[in-house]
Amino acid sequence: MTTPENSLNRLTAANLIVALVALFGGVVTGFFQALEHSGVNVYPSTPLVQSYYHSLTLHGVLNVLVWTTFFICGFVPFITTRALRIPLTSLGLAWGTFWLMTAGLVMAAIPLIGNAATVMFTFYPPLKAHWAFYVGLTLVVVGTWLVTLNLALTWRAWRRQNPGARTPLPAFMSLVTFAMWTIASLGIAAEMLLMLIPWSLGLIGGTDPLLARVLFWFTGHPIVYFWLLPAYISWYTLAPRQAGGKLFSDPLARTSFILFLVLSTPLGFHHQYTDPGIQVGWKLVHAFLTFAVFFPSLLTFFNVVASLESGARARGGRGWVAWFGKLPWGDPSLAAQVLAMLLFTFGGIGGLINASYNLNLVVHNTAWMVGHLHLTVGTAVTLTFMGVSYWLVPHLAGRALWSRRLALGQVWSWFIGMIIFSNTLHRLGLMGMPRRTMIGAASYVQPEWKALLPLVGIGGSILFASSMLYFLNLILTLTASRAPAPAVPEFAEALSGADHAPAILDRWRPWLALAVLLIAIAYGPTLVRLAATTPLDVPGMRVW
Ligand code: HAS
Ligand code: CU
Repeated sequence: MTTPENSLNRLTAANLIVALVALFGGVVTGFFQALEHSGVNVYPSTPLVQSYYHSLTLHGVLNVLVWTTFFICGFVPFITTRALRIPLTSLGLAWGTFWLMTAGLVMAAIPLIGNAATVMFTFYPPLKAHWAFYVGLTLVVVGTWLVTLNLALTWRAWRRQNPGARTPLPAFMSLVTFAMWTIASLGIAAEMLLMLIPWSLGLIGGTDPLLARVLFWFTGHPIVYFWLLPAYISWYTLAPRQAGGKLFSDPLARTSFILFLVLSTPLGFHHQYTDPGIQVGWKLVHAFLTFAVFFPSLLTFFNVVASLESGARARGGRGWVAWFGKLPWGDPSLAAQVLAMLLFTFGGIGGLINASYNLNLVVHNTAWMVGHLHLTVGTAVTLTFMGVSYWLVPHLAGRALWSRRLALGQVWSWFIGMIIFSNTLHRLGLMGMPRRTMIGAASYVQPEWKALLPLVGIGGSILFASSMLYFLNLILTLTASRAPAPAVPEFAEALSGADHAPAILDRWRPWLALAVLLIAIAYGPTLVRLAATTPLDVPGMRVW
């Protein structure tokens, strides 16, 4: 019999399948790139992947745009309905959304795989891709808005049945994530609809790289929190319980998410410090706002560590630091998340360096950035999602995880591989090695880079092996596992509960209004000036 619950399970599974297929393509191309940096050029013998830059575009798009987005669109509605204890308002809408996003993905994938959209995941003009690439990605974004709509309708239905009650924390966090993203994605939507799509179709003659970059980073910075916040949802609402403890503070957790809602978007210029044509005063404003959005992650650090500590102490942990060893390290789902947190601490420190204008001039466009993004989206997010899938996939499949030991090996090898890989790239960046460059073909490779480059290959190979263990375990779970799936982890209780949270934290309008106001201040003058004065006359290029 189809109940709403198993219909939602099928929807979650469908999203996860697309996500995992994308991740597979992403890790294979990533492996090729790591080999290239260490002197092994595989591209002459890979018929599907025609060049280093083709590979890099596939890697970026599949990992940061497709794997993340589809995983999130499966995981977050699952969490929301579990927390609210009601079904999604419209399963029809949800399936329509899934098929729209998948159709968009297929549309974008055809030119992408066919080497007609080798423009990196940032698709900066004047690089010009096939129009189907832009239209397809736009459909995926529109799909995410429909997820927002469905979550909002579901919450309204819950609110009608529960007037006056506090929104359960996991649902509150889910809604904030999608509300933030929906505002933030307006930049990329404008770039696509007003610039890239008409231009690639030949309806307008030229483009404007600076205006396009401003619109891109309007979305491109907050998109990193669209990836991160679902991982935070797991760290706050599931990991404390998985560790045998309680969430330290529910009100503090809500405060952190409200700060993300308000502060995530108005700071994209920290990706454009070196772009001419943006007044330096506005860059300074965006720098300060970047330091401000650092704060909710510090709140998260404090709250999550205190929560894990409560679990470890309940399990007999002692001392200031030694309790850490008493976490249930045998649980691959929790181990994945805690190791992801540890590396994210360094990703966060690197982020502060990136955000500091004068230090940014040293690291911008170098391999340092590649090190940074692999600690953040490549570990904090990806390793956490892997940890989540170690209970979510068994639940959806109705079969226990094939091997916990294999999963633990996978999690630790990701951690070790990433330490080698990311540390090396940070160091290479400080030595001036550029990112997004086929290093093996560069004429300016320095002797000190040569000494480190093999480590990129070694770290990358460990990461590749780790991801193969991950896929192997999931495939064997689906095909060979016979034991029934254990129960889904319950949400953590809070030491300091929702009723301690000020009521204003459960209201939407003031925070949404504040978010829009800050965006208008931070972006308004620059966007209006650029849009009013653009001649839109730069011709497109195909450099590959
Ligand atoms: Fe970033 C570039 C600044 C976070 C992703 N970033 C990128 C790019 C990507 C990316 C993909 O200001 C490259 C884009 C491109 O292609 O050009 N980033 C920041 C800052 C933060 C930050 C200030 N980034 C992220 C996250 C990402 C991500 C999250 C993905 C998910 N980033 C920048 C800047 C650039 C940039 C510039 C542009 C540079 C340039 O020149 O191009 C902050 O949000 C970071 C805050 C994080 C923390 C850490 C908190 C730690 C926690 C873990 C708790 C630990 C535990 C375990 C519990 C403050 C919550 C410990 C246990 C114990 C016992 C201690
Ligand atoms: Cu950013």
